[in-house]
Amino acid sequence: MAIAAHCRETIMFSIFSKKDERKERPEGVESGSLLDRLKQSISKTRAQITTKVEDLISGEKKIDPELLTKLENVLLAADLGPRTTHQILEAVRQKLERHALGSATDLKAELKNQLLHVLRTLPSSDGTPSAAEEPRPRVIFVVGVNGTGKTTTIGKLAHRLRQSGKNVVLAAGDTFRAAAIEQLGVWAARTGSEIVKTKSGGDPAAVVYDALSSARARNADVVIVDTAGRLHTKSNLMAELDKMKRTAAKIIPGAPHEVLLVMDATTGQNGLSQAREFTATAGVTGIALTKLDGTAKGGIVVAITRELGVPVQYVGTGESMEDLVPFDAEIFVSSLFD
Ligand SMILES: Nc1nc2c(ncn2[C@@H]2O[C@H](COP(=O)(O)OP(=O)(O)O)[C@@H](O)[C@H]2O)c(=O)[nH]1
Ligand SMILES: [Mg+2]
Repeated sequence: MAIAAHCRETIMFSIFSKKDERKERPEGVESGSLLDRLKQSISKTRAQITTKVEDLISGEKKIDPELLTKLENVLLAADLGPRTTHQILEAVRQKLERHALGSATDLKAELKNQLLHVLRTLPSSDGTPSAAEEPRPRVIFVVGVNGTGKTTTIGKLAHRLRQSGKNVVLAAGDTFRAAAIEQLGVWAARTGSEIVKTKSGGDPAAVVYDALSSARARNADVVIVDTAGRLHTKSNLMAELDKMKRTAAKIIPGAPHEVLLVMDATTGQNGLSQAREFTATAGVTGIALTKLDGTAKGGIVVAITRELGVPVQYVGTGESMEDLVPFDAEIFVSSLFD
């Protein structure tokens, strides 16, 4: 079999031995700093929405319909998307007619309600299933366009899992560029994860085969599979992803258990149309939204939830290992306005 031949070429090394060297974070410290990191990362978006809404109504105690056009521009600029913006404006308009909105505080409260309403339509989850239902190993495919932050997000995710004592195998399924394999290798070493890889140009499905076989043999907890940055228009790349998924299912029934789509928040509505293609063809189960720290368009979180019907599970808040935060709708919205 072709796959078996590839198996022999595949280089594997384990650094499970580093397991005990990692630093344990004292309990309670993480969640506080997680909140701070989420708040910090959406500070530009907060400036875009809240500060501008306050500016709009500063001095005026009354909100009039002319203000709605300005409000519309503010919301669109934050990348909430046309549908959500329209819905919010409609709700505000109706409340104005009923004289139910008197002040800036009322308006902010209404915005908050509307955003939460959209975000709550999907379960917000960090993707961690309860112990009882957890498949072993749990297989996570990470997909998305080049440069969105797939490999970095895998590193951060591996770090989180290692922090909670999980054994992690990383599969270097982006065999297109040698640099991508090396980059994943650096993250494996940094996090104390095993890496399974092949030479550049090798068959990504063979890497999946080896990684899952190795993970099963070692009774590892999680396998995270990196994939080549594919454009949704490249059907051969989509076919390759399909083959990787089929290979995974042959070794671990039900795998991949998750397909995490990585999206770059700075690409805004443009990224959204790419993501739509992915969700249609790749069976995406969750979104990791990266580079939230670099944009005032954090409203894209709401647009993603609404347009794709897939939950945002994580947000990337910077380039370091710690900069991945499980998304929480309540915290997100209250950080935007409070
Ligand atoms: N500021 C910031 N940069 C990020 C984040 N996630 C990834 N990056 C950077 O984005 C660039 C591309 O990341 P990479 O993981 O190589 O993308 P890939 O091609 O999808 O695998 C790198 O320079 C990363 O450091 C994030 O959440 N915030
Ligand atoms: Mg990469």
